[in-house]
Amino acid sequence: MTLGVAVIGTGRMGADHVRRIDSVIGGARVAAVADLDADRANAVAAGIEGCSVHTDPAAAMAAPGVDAVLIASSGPAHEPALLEALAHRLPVLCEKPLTPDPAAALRVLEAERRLGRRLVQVGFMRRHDREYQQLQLLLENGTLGHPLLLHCRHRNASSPSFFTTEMLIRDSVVHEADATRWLLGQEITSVQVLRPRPSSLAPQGLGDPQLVLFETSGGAVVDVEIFVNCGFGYEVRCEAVGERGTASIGGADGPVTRSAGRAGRAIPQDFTVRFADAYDREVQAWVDATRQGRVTGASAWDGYAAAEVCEAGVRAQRSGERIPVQLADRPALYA
Ligand code: ISE
Repeated sequence: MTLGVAVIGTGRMGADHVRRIDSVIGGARVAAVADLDADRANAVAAGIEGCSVHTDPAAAMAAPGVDAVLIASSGPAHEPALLEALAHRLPVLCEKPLTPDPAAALRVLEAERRLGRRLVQVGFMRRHDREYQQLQLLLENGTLGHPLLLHCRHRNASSPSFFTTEMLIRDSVVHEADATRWLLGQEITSVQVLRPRPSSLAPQGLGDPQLVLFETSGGAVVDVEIFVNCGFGYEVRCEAVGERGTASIGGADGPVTRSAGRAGRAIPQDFTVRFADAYDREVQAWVDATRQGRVTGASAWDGYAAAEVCEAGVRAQRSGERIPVQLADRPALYA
């Protein structure tokens, strides 16, 4: 059967996923879309046969032909959409963050636990990026020896007008929180944030850039430069340092052009370009697993754990202190 997907949220990411399901991947179709902005939803659904358009996420999930849900609305809108999808027992791919705060994430975990089976996958796309997967393997198979350090750089050309200092952690560094747990197979135990003088080119009042430090349960230390107004493009890099060697990913890719006395490579301007392949692989894997009644990828527990790390990160931002991360007991469903 072809999986009928309701896409909730038709902003930049939602529209990109609608395009992906409609014309890039196989095995699924966009059966419904929902967005508070009806014009935007109509524009995204235009030309997609049999796709109904809604302003209410619940109506989209209840529409004919819907078998699964992809949530791509803003973070604060995720919890009600997730609870609605779970109430309908619909499999969900939820864009990161699962929820911006851990209390909401725990409510989602509880709803899933009550159903007694996993239905939620969180869209941490780094887990589907080929280079990240190669790095994870090098760490897992011992090629690099015992991991000691990760050096991460996460740069955006510019931040949207609604971006806040807190969002540097909850919306951006949440990726490195998940990538650290997944790459090292360890929990993050504390967070510290160092704040250099803000860039004068960042919007007024935004504390950008910042240096975020994680300590992990296995004794590794991770530094993350988050800089969401670097100006020149979108850049995500990671270097792992182990006892036996190092490996780095996210360097320049693509053809070198020599022209007008200069040589260089183009830098992607945003995540939809830098991680296009990872998103394709992520959504295809979700569709394939869902059609077989399986759930793979990052779980709601992983989304919750990342939210706890971010909560500590925001407290660390405000206090300048090293804040411990405390996780709830892990329900057996996520063992
Ligand atoms: C955005 O929401 C993303 O998820 C991007 O991957 C990240 O680079 C950006 O900072 C976030 O705002």
